[in-house]
Amino acid sequence: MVTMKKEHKPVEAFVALGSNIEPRGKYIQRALTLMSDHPQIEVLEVSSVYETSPEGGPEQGQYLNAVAKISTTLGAMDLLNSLQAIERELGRKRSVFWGPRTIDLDILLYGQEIISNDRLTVPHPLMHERRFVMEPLAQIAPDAYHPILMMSARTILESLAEGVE
Ligand code: PH2
Ligand code: MG
Ligand code: MG
Repeated sequence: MVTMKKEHKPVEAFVALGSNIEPRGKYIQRALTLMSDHPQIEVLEVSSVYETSPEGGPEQGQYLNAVAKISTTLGAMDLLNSLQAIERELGRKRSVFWGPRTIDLDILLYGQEIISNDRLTVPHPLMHERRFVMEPLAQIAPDAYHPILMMSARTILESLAEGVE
């Protein structure tokens, strides 16, 4: 079935990328390429790729994590659908909650919108607790604003640095 997607005016959004199944770096790069290839997604900036220890879930391998700044004319739910299609294309299987994955693409921020439904919560409900998200986000967009916490990425990262690990 071909579905026409509604064109919205461009919205700036941030997407977190994570992979802990080899070839991890290839999965991250391939996901970025597939996002760029989408006619309604423009990848504006990509952070460094960070190697991080797994947080939560079963015992599993080290992650590679990064954050991309995008501009999109997709609505938030269509962006979610498109990111999930990329996850499937890259062999993502949803079996173990928080388990190992070829690629995870999470919407962190979608403009300044606050979204909460059965499929999507934006801002991402755990982003502010996760150094593996906040460090790459603050690297490329220290002024990115969390519309619920009313704090910038830089300030959130600083508050994480003060906390006990
Ligand atoms: N993603 C999770 C759970 N734990 N840990 C790290 N280091 N990086 C992740 O991307 C990650 C995680 C669930 O999405
Ligand atoms: Mg995730
Ligand atoms: Mg996810």
